[in-house]
Amino acid sequence: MEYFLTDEQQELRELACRIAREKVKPVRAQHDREGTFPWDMVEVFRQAGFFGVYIPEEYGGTGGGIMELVLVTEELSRICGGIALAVAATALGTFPVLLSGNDEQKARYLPDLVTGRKLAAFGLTEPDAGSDAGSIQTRAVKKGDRYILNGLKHFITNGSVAKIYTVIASTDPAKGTRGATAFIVEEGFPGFRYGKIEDKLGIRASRTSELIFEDCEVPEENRLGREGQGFIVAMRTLDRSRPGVASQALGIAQGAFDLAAEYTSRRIQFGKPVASFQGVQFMLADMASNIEAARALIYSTARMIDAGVQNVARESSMCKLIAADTAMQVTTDSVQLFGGYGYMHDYPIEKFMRDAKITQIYEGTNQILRSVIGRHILKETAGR
Ligand code: COS
Repeated sequence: MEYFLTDEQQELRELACRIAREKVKPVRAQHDREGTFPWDMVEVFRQAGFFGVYIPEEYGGTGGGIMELVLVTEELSRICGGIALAVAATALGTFPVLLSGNDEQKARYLPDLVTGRKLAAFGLTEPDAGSDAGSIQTRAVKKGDRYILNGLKHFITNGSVAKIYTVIASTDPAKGTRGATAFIVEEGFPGFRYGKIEDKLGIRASRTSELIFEDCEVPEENRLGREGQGFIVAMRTLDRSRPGVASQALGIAQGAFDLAAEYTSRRIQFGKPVASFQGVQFMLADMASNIEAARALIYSTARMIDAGVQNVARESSMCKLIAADTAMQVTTDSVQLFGGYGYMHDYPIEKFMRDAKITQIYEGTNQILRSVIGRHILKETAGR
């Protein structure tokens, strides 16, 4: 497909592709096996400028948008969906500052995020508030010129490796979603510490941990937006980050497909390459078609957001829904095409299947995304 990328976008894609092959590929198996955070690759990504591709030039970024973030995430995920998250999860944690931060907050926090000198993370999920993001229990109580935070966030991507956290807490539980407020919390704030580090099925090169707030003191100037706007901050953030997760899923699917197409072309059974059998060709054709459909949807949505369209909840939900389901299907079929070899850790293909699964779960399960899309359909139908 021809997506008419600009010269700069094409160069960025080629750079990400080259770095993924030359730098990420040699270390992905070890980080996956040992569950270690890829600081070595973070340094490479810093030098390549990947942390600033979606940040306006006035804050030191290269002035691109969601499209640039999508291109980088896709290419890195073709090689390792876990390592790619160092960039993508930092973007998730940075969006609230970009979207709702005041000038002083942007000037204070964005320069370090642009360069990747500091990583960021987004703290919304809690043990009893996953899909039901409105039921968060973490409390923030105003005391003088500070807020005192108490509560627990869990399953936080980049948790304990990030230095800057955008955290959603409730300042008025009686008001439900209208009582949530967003804050910027820095590593080292009194009363903030890390809890359990998760041992995961996939994306093992990405860190996932708990954030614990025990009378954590957050200065008032670190409140993002007004009190009560936190849920909207979170929803607007997810609207912009879901195409990024979708591109992670897309990259994982493409990476698995590349391996499966290559393997079935050279694997000889019954005297010929297994790709010459129609049953295998049909599988490859479905995989390639679904990948291209997901890519077209993601790029279109990214361009909509970059053009300034505000209400993108429906489209960004569609992106992640289609790309994540495609990634799961394509990676499972790829393992199947590798046969017994596909099941072994010696071959890279099983890792793609493990990495794909999370994309159907985080940043909104695919069931929640169907609900979001369904609600929009009902609203549109009622408005006709
Ligand atoms: N943009 C702007 N505003 C939005 C919005 C969006 N995308 N989605 C909802 N809102 C607003 C609504 O308009 C409503 O505003 P009012 O109070 O003024 O009416 C408010 O937010 C509450 O919305 P709603 O009633 O739809 O909230 P629900 O509690 O029903 O929850 C879902 C909505 C399910 C969509 C939300 O909880 C969600 O996205 N859950 C998944 C969370 C998730 O992705 N978790 C992963 C963790 S982050 S890695």
